[in-house]
Amino acid sequence: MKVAVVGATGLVGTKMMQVLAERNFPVTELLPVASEKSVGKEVTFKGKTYKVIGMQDAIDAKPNVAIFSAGGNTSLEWAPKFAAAGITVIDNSSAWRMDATKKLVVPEINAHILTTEDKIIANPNCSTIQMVVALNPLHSKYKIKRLVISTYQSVTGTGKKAVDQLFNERNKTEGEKAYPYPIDLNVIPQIDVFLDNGYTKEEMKMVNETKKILQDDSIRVTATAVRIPVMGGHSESVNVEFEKDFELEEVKEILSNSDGIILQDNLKDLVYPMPLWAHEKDEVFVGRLRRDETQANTLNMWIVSDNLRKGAATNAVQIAEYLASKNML
Ligand code: 2RA
Repeated sequence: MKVAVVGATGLVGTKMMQVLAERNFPVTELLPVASEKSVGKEVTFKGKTYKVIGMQDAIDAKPNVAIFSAGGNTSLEWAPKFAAAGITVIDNSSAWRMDATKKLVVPEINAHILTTEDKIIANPNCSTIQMVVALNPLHSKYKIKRLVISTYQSVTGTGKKAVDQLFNERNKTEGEKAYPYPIDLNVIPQIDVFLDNGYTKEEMKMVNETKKILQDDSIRVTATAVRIPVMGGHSESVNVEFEKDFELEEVKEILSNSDGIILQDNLKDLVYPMPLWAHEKDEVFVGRLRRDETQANTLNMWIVSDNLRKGAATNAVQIAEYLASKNML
């Protein structure tokens, strides 16, 4: 399978290639692709060095699939050109996620909705992916009415510049800033830009994408997204009100038996999900499960996952694996 990775020099692009190699995706030819300024740079894949090529050269090489992580504007301009050439695009930007003609896919939940007609497939936002993986099996059983979410998001979600800012601050060296404030020894209650309603784009992604993936517009969702000086993954405190009542033991059993989820909930031994443990793992880790004692049918959850893996690269590669398994590439 010829695979193009668009945005191959970025944090997510690099992770895409790592995940493709680790999961043994049947890559016969890798095409690392990036903007003009990165053309000619070298990347490594399975121990071999590859030169980065430009967009049009990638289209001309006719890959079976192109996994994009190069920002919304690049996707808006180039994904349709790849698609018009018959190349399936799996896009990690926000460009197509809420487009009613595009599918927003988390394989554990809704890969089955994909058909050969889907030439541009949207990968959801990292903070949404890990949450819906944990929520979907419970939604099927108890039906979610309302979600109140607070996130604690890794600097890796912003990209290389933010990781550099954190370590420059820690090492007291000068450098470019990704955030308007210091991130080391700080917490920034702003992810992405503010919208007219006072929420950030990141918060509204969680609201809108959750409803689309779970195919349920009646779910009420409210979120506060926060950046913290952490590397290994995003964490989320989620308060979930269900229509039906639940038994905590049954919730644990459902989560333990669901694809892509690892239950880490053993208070006696101080076991609960943390970015330190989720780092470089593909699963979503769930713990601190407890009843909200102030309201009926309501559960508190703590959800952690490696945002560059399940939140981005792994989810995209799993979509490609699904398509390959159905001979749809
Ligand atoms: C973040 N949601 O963590 C972004 C990455 N897609 O900022």
